[in-house]
Amino acid sequence: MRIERIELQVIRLRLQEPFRISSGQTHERRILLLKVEGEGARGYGECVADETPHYSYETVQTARWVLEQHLIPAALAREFASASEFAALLAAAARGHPMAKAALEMAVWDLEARRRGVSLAALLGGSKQAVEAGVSLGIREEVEELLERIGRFWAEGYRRVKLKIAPGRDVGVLESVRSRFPDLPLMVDANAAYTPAELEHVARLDAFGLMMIEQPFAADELLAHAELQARLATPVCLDESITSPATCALAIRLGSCRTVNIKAGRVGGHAASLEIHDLCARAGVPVWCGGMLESGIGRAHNVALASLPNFRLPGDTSASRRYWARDVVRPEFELQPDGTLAVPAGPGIGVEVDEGFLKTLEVAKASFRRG
Ligand code: OSB
Ligand code: MG
Repeated sequence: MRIERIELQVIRLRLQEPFRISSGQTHERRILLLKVEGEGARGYGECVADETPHYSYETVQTARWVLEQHLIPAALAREFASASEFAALLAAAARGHPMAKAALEMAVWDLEARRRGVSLAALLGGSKQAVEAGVSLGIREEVEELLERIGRFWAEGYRRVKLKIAPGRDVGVLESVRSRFPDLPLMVDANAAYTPAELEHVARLDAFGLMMIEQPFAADELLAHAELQARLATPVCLDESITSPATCALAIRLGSCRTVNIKAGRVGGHAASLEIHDLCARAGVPVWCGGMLESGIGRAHNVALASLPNFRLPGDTSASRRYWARDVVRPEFELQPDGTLAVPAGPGIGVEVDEGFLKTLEVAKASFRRG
C-alpha cells in the first residue's frame, strides 16, 4: 500500500457536560483527527490524547509534533503490504507515543477496509453485529445528582454503570449508590488515584459487589495491583497500565488483573489491540472496550474492535448523544432498546464523516504529500 496524502486537523468540540476524573476535568475537547488518502480510497483516524498530560504523558501537542516530524514523513516515504504491517513501520519511526501512532495506524486500517469494500469490523476479524454499551460517569459534588443520573442512564438501557472514584469520594458514594440501586451492574475507575500504601482502604471496595475495580494504582505499579488482586474477590481491571501487548502479558503473568480495558488509541492502534485481545483470550481473561470521550470517528473504530469475540463485557462505548449535542459522523451512534450499539456494516468505519461540520469546528490544519 502507498499513502499519497495525509491531512491533520484539530477540532474543538464541547461535551454536553463537564467530565471529571480523579486527575482532572474536561469540558471542551480539542481532538486531533487524521485523514489518509491513497490507493483510490481514504481513511480516518482520531487521536485520543487530551490537551493536558493527566491521563497519559501524551497530549494533542506532543502527538502533533511526533506525527508531523516523524510518523507522517515515514508513512509517506515508504510502502507496506497491509494495515497489519503498518504498525511495524511506525514502531521503527519513533519510540513510545502510542496515541500519536494509533491515530495514523487506525486511519490506515479504515483505508484498507474501504479499499477492499469490507467493514473495518470484518477486516479486524469481528463477528458481532452489536456491542454491549455501558456508561462512564464522572465525579460529582452532589451524590443526589449522581444517583439521579445513574437512574436515568439505567432506564435508557445501558448495560452497566461505571463510576469515577478518588480518595474521599469512594466508600461513602458507593454506600449511597448501593442503597438506592442494590442490583445495578456497577464498577468503579480510580484512574490511578491511590498509592499502594492505601491497599487496605481500596480493599474495602470488595464489599460492594462490583463487576471490577479499574486502575486503582499508578500505571507501573503492576506488583501492587497483583497484591491487591490476591486480597480481593472483585476482579481488578487495568487501563493505564496496559500500554502494549508485552505489558499486558506481564500483568496477566503477575496476576495484576483479571480483566483488561483495551483502548486501541492507547496501545498504538488496532494491530496491538488484536494482539492483546488474542493473548487475553488464550489466558482466559475477558476484555472490554474503553473510551476516551471520542468523537464519532474514534467511536466507530472502537465499536468495530469491540465486535471481536473476547470483548465479553459491556464497554465505555456509549451513544453519540451521551457526549455531544451533534456528532461528526452520520448516522450518529444510538443506543438500541437492548442496550447495544449496532456495528456499522458499510465499508471501513461504516459511518460518513461530516466534513462540512468538521470545518466549522476546525482550529488547526496541515497537509502533507508524498515527496
Ligand atoms: O479511564 O476510562 C478512562 C475518559 C477520559 C479519560 C479516561 C477515561 C475516560 C472514561 C470515559 O472513563 C469513557 C468514555 O465514555 O469515553
Ligand atoms: Mg479507565
